[in-house]
Amino acid sequence: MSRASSSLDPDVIRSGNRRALAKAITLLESSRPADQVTAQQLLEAVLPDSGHALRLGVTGVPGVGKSTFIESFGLHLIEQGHRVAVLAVDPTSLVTGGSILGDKTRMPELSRHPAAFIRPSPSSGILGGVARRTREALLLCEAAGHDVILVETVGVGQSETLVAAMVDCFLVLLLPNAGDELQGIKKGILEVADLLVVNKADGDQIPLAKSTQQAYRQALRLVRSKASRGALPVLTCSALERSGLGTVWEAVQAFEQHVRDSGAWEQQRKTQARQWLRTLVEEGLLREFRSRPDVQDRLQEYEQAVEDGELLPTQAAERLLHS
Ligand SMILES: Nc1nc2c(ncn2[C@@H]2O[C@H](COP(=O)(O)OP(=O)(O)O)[C@@H](O)[C@H]2O)c(=O)[nH]1
Ligand SMILES: [Mg+2]
Repeated sequence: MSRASSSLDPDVIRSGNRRALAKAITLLESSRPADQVTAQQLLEAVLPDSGHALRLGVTGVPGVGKSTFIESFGLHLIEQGHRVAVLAVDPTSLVTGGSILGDKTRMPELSRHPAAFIRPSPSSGILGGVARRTREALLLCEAAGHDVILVETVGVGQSETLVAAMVDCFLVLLLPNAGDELQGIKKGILEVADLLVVNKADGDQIPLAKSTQQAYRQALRLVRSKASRGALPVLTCSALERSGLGTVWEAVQAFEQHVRDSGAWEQQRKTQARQWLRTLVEEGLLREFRSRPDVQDRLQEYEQAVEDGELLPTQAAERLLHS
């Protein structure tokens, strides 16, 4: 029996017990098949209790202040009576073995607060696997009564796309940055962003933050926002001094209202669920394919043949797939 299975009563999760929630997520992240079975049973049991939270993605380049923002914003939300959960998707932690661990120390007040639950990024597996486990952890957090889920992602790699596929609203933090206004914002990000926030609008950076905000607003007039979602708001805040956070929350709520009224909210959740299913099927097929003994034997040989021009990639693929 695994250590964690003692508190895997779905009712204990539903009661909001944070230790039980943490243990359940540990089971989800376990690579032991027995743990996986227990975790999936638990997920199934609490699935009807999930889905009621606002799922908010937070991204931005390293150093922009995501962790600081989540600490301040999370506390702001708790003051408004919410229960907050923080999850992270960090592909770099796969390499470094958990760089985001430092985040709990970046969120000292929030991590101690009884109304908050913070979970660092899983630091093993592949990015797709990390995203899957984060998505499942998100459902568990919802079942445990957390009604705002913040998902932090580092602004590198494909993590944004993966996180965009699991949140309702995606917030992109930006640095005050004159001159080269749109630098640092990848085109792909604008496609998934629902809200832009220039952070570090404090001290002598306030004028720069304001002009950055104007520059983005100006530039974004030319960028078509997602049709159902109206204009892409650009705000400023200081995560450090905890200013502007009320405005950010109001914008998130206005966004939610707008998207709900248009019917796109439920539609997006449905699309995400369908995409998730497809991703799981694709991952499963790939895993199965790679574990086939004949594939393991011949893949290298075929790759060599393709490199040497002896075989067309199409032919090699055909043979591997249909042998
Ligand atoms: N002046 C100022 N510094 C900030 C603000 N938010 C974060 N920082 C600082 O920026 C650095 C990076 O913050 P962190 O939250 O770790 O960024 P992350 O890498 O995006 O998670 C830290 O030294 C923070 O203290 C802010 O609103 N104003
Ligand atoms: Mg961080």
